[in-house]
Amino acid sequence: MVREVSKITALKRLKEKEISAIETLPPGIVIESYKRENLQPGIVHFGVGNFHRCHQAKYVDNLLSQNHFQWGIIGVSMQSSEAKDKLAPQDYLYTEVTLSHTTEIKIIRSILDILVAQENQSEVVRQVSDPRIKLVTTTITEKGYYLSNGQLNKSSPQVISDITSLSRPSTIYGFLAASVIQRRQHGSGPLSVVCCDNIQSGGNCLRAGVEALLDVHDRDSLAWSREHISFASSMVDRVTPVTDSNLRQLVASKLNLKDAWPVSAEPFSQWVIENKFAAERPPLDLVGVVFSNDISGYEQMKLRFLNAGHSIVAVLGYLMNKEHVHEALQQPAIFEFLRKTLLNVVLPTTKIPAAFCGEKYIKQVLKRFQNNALPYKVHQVNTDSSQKIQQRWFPTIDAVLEREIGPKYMSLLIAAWVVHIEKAVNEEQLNDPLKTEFSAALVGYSQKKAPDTNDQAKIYNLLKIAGAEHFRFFMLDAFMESVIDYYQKLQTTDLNQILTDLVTQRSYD
Ligand code: CS2
Repeated sequence: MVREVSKITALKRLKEKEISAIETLPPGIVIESYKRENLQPGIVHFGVGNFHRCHQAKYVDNLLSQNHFQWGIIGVSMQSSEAKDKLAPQDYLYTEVTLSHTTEIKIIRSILDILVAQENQSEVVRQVSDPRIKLVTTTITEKGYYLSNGQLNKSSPQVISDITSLSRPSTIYGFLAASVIQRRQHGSGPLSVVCCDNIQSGGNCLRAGVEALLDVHDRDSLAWSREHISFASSMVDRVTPVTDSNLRQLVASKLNLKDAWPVSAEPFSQWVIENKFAAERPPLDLVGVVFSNDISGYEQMKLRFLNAGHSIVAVLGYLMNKEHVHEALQQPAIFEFLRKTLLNVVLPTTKIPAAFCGEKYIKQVLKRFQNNALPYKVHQVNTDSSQKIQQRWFPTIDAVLEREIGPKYMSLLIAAWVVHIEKAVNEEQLNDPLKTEFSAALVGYSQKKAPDTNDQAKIYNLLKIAGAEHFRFFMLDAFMESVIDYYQKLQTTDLNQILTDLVTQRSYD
């Protein structure tokens, strides 16, 4: 690994001194050898959080090191200026730390600039319309898609604002639609869009939203878009916690540098992209990305094992007052419940790509969750759970009921999620876009009298808020009765006991 001597001036040295040369970094710190002045922007990425910085930005950093200099990244933060404020003073360089039984440190340099969408909408549209930009990628989290039952929620105020006017876009769809119009007007050529969020068929969601807006605002651009803009889904995977002071200290001590926003992640990393590119395709296959014509199996596998598993551990762990995923899994009952759910409930009902072995994938997921060098807060997983369980759990429940496999595991899970919402509201820890709706619903019920009717109505109501009414299980009395039974049991019996009883039974129904 060759070290670039001149250009890195921005990571500030601890004790205030600037570094003028990368050779001041201690040995063992990886930095790719390309010169930043050779880079050009080729990608605009929406959502410059920790996940992007540990995942796509790292793949691109590796690509740049192979002399594909035209793929530098312009980041866009949708709302907050935090990423720009922290990274601009260090030229958008940052430290990536891979944590497991060993520690690996790399300086990533693929992000060239960051814009804040709500501060300067027209600059974002101008960037996406730049002819050098060939690819747009997104990690804006589930709630950034404004979906209801997998469809664009046209009654959300942000979507309404974009339907009314694109002069100051509000949603990802608004920014993309305005950019499509401008690209067409300026002759900027085709563009590929790739969704990198944990959403099934995310590419289709993006296309539907952008086309809905173009249909309202500019029909000619809609026709042009159908020929010149592609929308692909992708499966992205790398567990990446929120940065904490321990990580900052670790980086400071290893590098003798101050990095305002380092990021840590596990060794595992995966990116499978649907092979749909209207514009030039970045040769990411050179750095480990898989291009696939059929992405749905990859998406299902990731969402229904890894993400669903994370949410299972996080809800149960929260109810047992565990702070981190790996600590929750140290409870034998949680571990066994998770293992059996993935193996006996999710595996038989999930489409996985032919080259994969479900059992091996499950083993690997369990091992990754147990990585105690990378503490991942259950609170981080439980954040926005109303948006996540629609993707992660609900389709499995419907599939389970069709195949008559183990609904008890899933009904206990749903009951536990309801208890988790109540506990989080009471403890003022709920972080969810539907927090107001959940809180209002719970106030109503605590004032009513008869406990049984109360519980039933409350459970139905909370699940409806989380979008369950669009799934079959919500209409099936037997399943919902089992949810209510478990909910009531959870009021009187220790969760650990309930889980233990269930996992020691031999059947799964
Ligand atoms: C996690 C994901 O916080 C969560 O909800 O399930 O962010 C998960 O860590 C990533 O999808 C891993 O690729």
